Amino acid sequence: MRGAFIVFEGGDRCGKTTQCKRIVEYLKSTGIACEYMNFPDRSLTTGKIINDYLLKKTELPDRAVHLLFSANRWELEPKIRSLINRGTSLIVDRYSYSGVAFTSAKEGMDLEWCKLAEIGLPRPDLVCLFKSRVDVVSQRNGWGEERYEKTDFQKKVCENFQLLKDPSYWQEIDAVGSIEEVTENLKPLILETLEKAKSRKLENLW
Ligand code: FDM
Repeated sequence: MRGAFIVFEGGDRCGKTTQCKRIVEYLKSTGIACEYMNFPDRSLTTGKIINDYLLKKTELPDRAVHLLFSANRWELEPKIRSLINRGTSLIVDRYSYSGVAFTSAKEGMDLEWCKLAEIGLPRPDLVCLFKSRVDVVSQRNGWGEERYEKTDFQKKVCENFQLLKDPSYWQEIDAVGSIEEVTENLKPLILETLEKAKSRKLENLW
């Protein structure tokens, strides 16, 4: 029986990384095989270039950097499929939806063009979209250090997530409660998805 492929998405500093890790810990504690994965994976070949770009150490054309983010996912595509097929569930911090929502928030970038490089990647069984208020998250420590941490840009990113939302496998998560409350609300949804995934084929994007 295959594992589930679950993605957490949202704007910067909305708490999704904390929740991803807490869910992985919780699942492991109940004996469920699962792994945490995050995009961009800055340890990969493409990830190092992406890291320098995000830290504003290098400049790259928007389309080139978009394709690097996508290539970063393709680098891990065989691993994702093999883990899922062997029964390990993946809890993934950002995926193709961030790729499209962030690039298409840039001036002159078309959402449909942004989707093209993602065609054929495995489609998650569930996307948890973390709702958060940009005016609240922008108060958090370290805000502004990375390239995209700007209020207006993040608002545009949130609008783009709404355009990508597919109610058949997306759920919006209210991320403003305490860390513990958010985790408790997530648990039943995650367990239900793990159960359903067992009898469903892994689909592809889009
Ligand atoms: N980001 C992330 C993109 O622009 N495209 C992508 O494909 C992905 C996965 O990179 F601002 C952006 C989103 C965020 C930044 O992400 C780094 P983390 O989660 O803060 O490391």
